[in-house]
Amino acid sequence: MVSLSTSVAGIKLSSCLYNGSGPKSGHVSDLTNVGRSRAGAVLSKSATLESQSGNALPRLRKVKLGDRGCQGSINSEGLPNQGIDYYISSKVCGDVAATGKPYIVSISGLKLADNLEMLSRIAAEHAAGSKISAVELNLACPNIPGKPTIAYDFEQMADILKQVTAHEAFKASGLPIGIKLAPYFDMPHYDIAADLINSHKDRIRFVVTMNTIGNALLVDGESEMALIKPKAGFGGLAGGFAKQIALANVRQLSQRLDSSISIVGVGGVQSGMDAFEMILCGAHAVQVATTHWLEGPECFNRITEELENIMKRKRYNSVEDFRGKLKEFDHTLYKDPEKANKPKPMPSTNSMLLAGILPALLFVGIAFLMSNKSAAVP
Ligand code: RRO
Repeated sequence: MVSLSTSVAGIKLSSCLYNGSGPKSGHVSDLTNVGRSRAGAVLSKSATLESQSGNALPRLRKVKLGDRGCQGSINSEGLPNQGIDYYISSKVCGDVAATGKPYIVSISGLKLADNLEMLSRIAAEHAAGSKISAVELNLACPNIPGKPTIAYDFEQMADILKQVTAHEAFKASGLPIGIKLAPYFDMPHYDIAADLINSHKDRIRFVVTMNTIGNALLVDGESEMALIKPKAGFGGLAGGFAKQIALANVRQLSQRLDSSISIVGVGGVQSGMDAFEMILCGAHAVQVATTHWLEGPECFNRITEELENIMKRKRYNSVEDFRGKLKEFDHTLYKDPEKANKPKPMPSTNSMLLAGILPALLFVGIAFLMSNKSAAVP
């Protein structure tokens, strides 16, 4: 029997697949729809202290590559959300809990004090009985006009981690906390981020990598304009464009983070094979964001089935059977699918003639010589 079950920060998930914080995670109906699908957990849209309506429209678009259809998305949503009190209310927590799935609340305060206040409220609601399983602290939203991405400012990140992990009431709640990082591209950045996180390994129990690739630009050449309105068109690129960068971030961090810290991969997962690759690179669980936006919660059923079929074909029973076991390239083991599927070229007439006639001529020649030789024997 194939099982997709996993555990993130000690929380048992029936499946390693769940939604990313983003479109279709802002309202209780979105959250319960995810919970009723085959997703293994439910994650809220990043909350701020107060509700906010977000940036000007249009702020979320599909991104096509030439005429090959939709390959991903770009957004500058600007944190539209209902405010933390909504996401931790007994109504929302109760409705999500009724689906039987763990509920993770994402927070993204506009300033450190907001994050600390949100942690206090989460701890209080948890103590009052609201079913919250964990907190994902988003340090990587690229879309707040005038604000840098925290995960790229290591001094600020160090300060936030110090204060968040020292939060007494939240600590007492026993709820695990994880952080969502920005994509990194340079080895020293992975080293610094991982060192920082490892220095709080007693409190930071999971890492989500990665947020969107910040400040990309979608241009329509015909109308000669940027296609999203906020921030002069600059927004976070996600979906298919992000996958290889996300795989690299999962891999690099899994090689640096303390083994007690769970890793959740997110970026460009559209299929069971994409999820399989994330796990192979070291992810304990995999979030799906752009595909969830495009397909709805049905995508969790499809991707789950695809992943199960891959595991059956490869004779893996559990996620742990292949998690983190990415191999280095070895040309003796690699089967190039392009070559495998290519029909073998038909031999040309010349080569057929050569292949047939040459050996025949050779045979006749040898036979002739042999017969002459035997005729010469007296
Ligand atoms: O709401 C957003 O604009 C947003 C957020 Br909070 C985030 O973390 N990442 C992103 O691409 N968009």
